[in-house]
Parts: sequence; structure tokens; C-alpha cells
Amino acid sequence: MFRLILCLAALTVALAYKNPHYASGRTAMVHLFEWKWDDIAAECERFLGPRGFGGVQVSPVNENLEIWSFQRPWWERYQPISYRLITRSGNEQQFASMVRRCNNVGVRIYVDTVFNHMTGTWNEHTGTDGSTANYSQWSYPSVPYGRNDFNIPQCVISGDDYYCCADRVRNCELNGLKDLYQGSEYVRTQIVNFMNHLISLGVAGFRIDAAKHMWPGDLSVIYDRLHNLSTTYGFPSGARPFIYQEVIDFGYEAVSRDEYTPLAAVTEFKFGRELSRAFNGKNRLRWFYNWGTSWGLLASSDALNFIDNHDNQRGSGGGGDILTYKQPKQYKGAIAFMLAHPYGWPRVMSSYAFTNNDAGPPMDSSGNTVSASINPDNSCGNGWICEHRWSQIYGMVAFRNCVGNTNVTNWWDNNSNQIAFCRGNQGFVAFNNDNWDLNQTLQTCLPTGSYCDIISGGKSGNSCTGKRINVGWDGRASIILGANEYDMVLAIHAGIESRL
Ligand SMILES: *[C@@H]1O[C@H](CO)[C@@H](O)[C@H](O)[C@H]1NC(C)=O
Ligand SMILES: *[C@@H]1O[C@H](CO)[C@@H](O)[C@H](O)[C@H]1NC(C)=O
Ligand SMILES: *[C@@H]1O[C@H](CO)[C@@H](O)[C@H](O)[C@H]1NC(C)=O
Ligand SMILES: *[C@@H]1O[C@H](CO)[C@@H](O)[C@H](O)[C@H]1NC(C)=O
Ligand SMILES: CC(=O)N[C@H]1CO[C@H](CO)[C@@H](O)[C@@H]1O
Repeated sequence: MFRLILCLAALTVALAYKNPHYASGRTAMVHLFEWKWDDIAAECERFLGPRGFGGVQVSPVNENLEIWSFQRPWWERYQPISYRLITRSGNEQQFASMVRRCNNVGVRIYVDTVFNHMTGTWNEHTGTDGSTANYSQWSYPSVPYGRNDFNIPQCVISGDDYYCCADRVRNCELNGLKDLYQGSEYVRTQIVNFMNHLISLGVAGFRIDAAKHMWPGDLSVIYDRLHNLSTTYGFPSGARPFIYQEVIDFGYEAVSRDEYTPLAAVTEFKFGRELSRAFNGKNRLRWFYNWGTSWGLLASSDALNFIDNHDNQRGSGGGGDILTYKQPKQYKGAIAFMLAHPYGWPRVMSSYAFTNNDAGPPMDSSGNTVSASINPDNSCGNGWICEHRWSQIYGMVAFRNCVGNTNVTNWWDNNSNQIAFCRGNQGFVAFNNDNWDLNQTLQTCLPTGSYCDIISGGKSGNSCTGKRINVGWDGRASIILGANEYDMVLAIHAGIESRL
């Protein structure tokens, strides 16, 4: 007798602002850092939609200062000069077209939104749409903002302030960036109009840059003035935007993440730090049997979780011990754990190669971003890493979509760095971060049959290009993961990508 195996659709019960409103069956987003809008639209159609990605976090969309003195660094996009939708990634028409094309293939767009501040003080004064600023006057005529729209008196956040003085963290300048006063009705209106314009173009939500540097009460007013998501783009009626606030909190600062979770979701920086440490050999994987709030993490439904982001992959913003594409075996292990485990709303990082932490995206001599090229083997060229196109990573996105909201069951470990667990009867994953082989018969919880490991290869017709795992009548299977294998993970699931 054959039993039809269906992957569970993700069921999401979330409060306002904490629901990404993914299309049915999708569960993870990717940050296409510094990508151009036309390229993202194409990537949605040719790769992200078909591969089951739920969404894309895009780089800031509004006009920023061009900082030639640092050869157009990536961080110039965190220095707004107006709310016009023109950046190196493209113009408003291109942005609108991207959002429509991505939504059409089931991929949502989340905008990295910068409204804590405007620019710093530079020798340059011109933005990506030609707007100018006069720093000594706090003058940004293209909004327009003037002196009274910024915090008075002017002050700069010191390192000590983070540990003593929440008011200074919120009222003073972050790295000398002109600090907007969100208590002002006029300032709130500019921000709300900007965000509502993006909602009208079909976005599904926002990352709130530097949220810890703003007062929760002001943010609450701003969020509640946002429109519902656009039903024209397929969102259910009455849907609130997904909002995840950047609050770096390792537990000992004056500003706490807990002040922000009543409003919306929060970036969980402890998540990537603990997993990076463990996959780097500085903690044992066996301890992750109770991964979640027992470790001091946010409630799962409050958390936007990730291994690395665009800041900490450069050693800033809580970086230092963070795995990135530069240590691929350990990094793929950590990403696979993130995607295999039910915790949070995971986000995959997609990078360009860099050695200089300031370096902007691949660009030509005029400062125009150069597109990623796509190689026949699916990888990217022209200086782009495209972690989301690594088969071990997009394979685990499909795994996560398949296992849905099942729990972790049948945890196994060897008291060290060999672990394995089931996700209901939908998926099974094993890790070996010890320097000896894993060779065990383990409970996979999957129905009797043959499965292709999606890490060492995949399914090709009726055979596997990598390991083939035969699950017996009792759900058990022989699992071998050698210490010297290319990857430290083995994963099988009930979906079409894995089941023979
Ligand atoms: C900024 O404004 C001041 C005062 O009006 C003026 O003297 C100065 O030239 C302006 N700077 C720029 C770069 O426009
Ligand atoms: C959002 O939709 C709900 C339910 O339809 C409605 O009550 C509310 O007024 C809408 N909010 C906005 C800001 O349009
Ligand atoms: C997962 O476990 C929780 C807590 O034990 C339980 O409430 C929930 O129903 C389980 N979910 C599934 C899909 O079995
Ligand atoms: C795994 O263990 C079995 C039983 O001890 C042994 O026969 C087999 O050779 C081992 N396989 C590998 C690849 O080490
Ligand atoms: C519980 C368990 O399987 N422990 C194993 C961990 O790994 C070492 C080395 O392979 C084995 O000796 C243990 O039996």
C-alpha cells in the first residue's frame, strides 16, 4: 500500500507586524545585499520563486549621499539625503516593476528602511538623484528637513553611553549621522508617507535600521499609521506590514530588545553568534538540544534570525566571531542548522566578495553597480558570492518549506559534535563537526523508502547524485558522515527534491 506523503504547509499564527505574509508553503527570506532592482526581479523569476524562497530583503531604496572619498562604500546607503526612490540599485519605476514581478512568483519584498538619521558631515554634498544637503544648517531641501527636525542639542553617542544612558543612545548622533527627531509630527509624517508609498508599490514589510537608537513610543506611532498591505499584490485584506527592528542586544546594554518586542519583531543577534561559535568549534553541538528561549533567545515568533548580516560579516555591529562565506564548510553547517530548526523567521545572507570592510559592491569606474553574472553551474560571477545559490543552502530552504511547523523530535547526539534530529515525519538532518566519522544507524522518522541526501548531491530522475539513504520499516537508516567530507551535514525529507 502506498501512502501519499504531503509536505505540511506552514501555518503561521502571528500578531500584527510579526507575520511576514509569505506565500503559502514558503518560510525563509534572503538578503540580496546591494543587488539592483532589475537583477532582483530576474532572480525572483529564474531562481527564488522556483526554489521556494519566501522573500527578499533589499538594500535601502531611497536617495543616499554619494561618498566618493571612500570609493562609494556600501555604508553610503545608510546615509539618506531624501526619500526619492533613486539609488545605485535603480529608480522608482524599476523598483515598482521588481516588486510586482517578485510578488507574481510568490516572493515578497522587505525594504531596509533608514529613518533614525540622515547623512554624516562630508566634503561631498550630492545624492544619487542629485539632491544636495547643507550639513551646517541641518538642511535637506529635497525632503525638506531643517534644523528643528533634528534632535536638539546636538550630541554624539559615546561607547560608554551604550551601557549607561538609553536617552543618549536615542537622542544623540550615531557615528555623527544627523539624528532625526521622531517626536516631531512633521518628521513622522515624512517617514510614514515614505513607507506608505512603498506599501502602495506592493512591499510586504520593513527592516527598521538602527531601531535601538529611536524611542519605542515614536516607532509605535509610526507603525500604527502605516497602511495595510496592498490587496492588489495578493496580500490578505487587513494584513499589517511585517516589521523587524534592528536592535543589537547581547544582554548587557542600557537599551533592551524587550522594549521593542511589544511593537514588532526584532533581529536576534545572539542566534548567529552562538551558532557561529559552536560551528567554529568553540562550543559543542550537543548542547543545542534545547536551542531557543532556554538559551536566552527571543520568543521564536518575535525573532528575525540569521547567521551573518551585512554589518557583522565585516566585524561590526556585534561581529567578530561570526561565520561567513569565507569559512564555507562551517558556514554551511550553521546555515543548515538554522534552516533545519524551527526557531524564528530565518534570513539567509547573500554577499559580494570583499577584503576591505568599506568596499562597496562590484562597480565600474563611474561607480555603477555591476550585475552578478550567472554561471552554467548556477553560481555567480563578477565578484558576487550568491550564497543563496549554493545547493546546500537552497536545498535547506526546500527542507524547511517541507517540514513546515513540525517540532524537533528524536534528538540524537554523541555527547560531542555529532547530532541528528527529526522534524516530525517530514525531515531528518545530521551534523558532524567532530574530527572523527559519524557512522550510526539512526531514527529518521521518515516513512520507509529511499531518499537522496540534498547536501552531498540531490535527486536526478530515479537516482541520487550524492548519498542515497534507505529508510527501513522502523524508520531507521544507516547514516555516514565522514569527518573529511566536503560538507558536515546530511539532510533528507519527504518532499520531491529528496524522496525517490
Ligand atoms: C551652507 O549654508 C551656509 C549658510 O547659509 C552657507 O554659508 C554655506 O555656503 C552653505 N554651504 C553649502 C555647501 O551650500
Ligand atoms: C486595516 O484593515 C483592517 C481590517 O480590515 C481595518 O479595520 C483597518 O482600518 C485597516 N487599517 C488601515 C490603516 O487601513
Ligand atoms: C509542537 O510542540 C508544541 C509544544 O509541545 C505543541 O504545542 C505543538 O502542538 C507541537 N506542534 C506540532 C505540529 O506537533
Ligand atoms: C560503518 O560501521 C560499520 C559497522 O561497524 C562498518 O562495517 C563500516 O565499514 C563502517 N563504514 C564506514 C564508512 O566507516
Ligand atoms: C553516544 C555516541 O554515539 N557516542 C559516540 C561519539 O563519538 C565517539 C567517537 O566516534 C564514539 O566513541 C561514541 O560512541
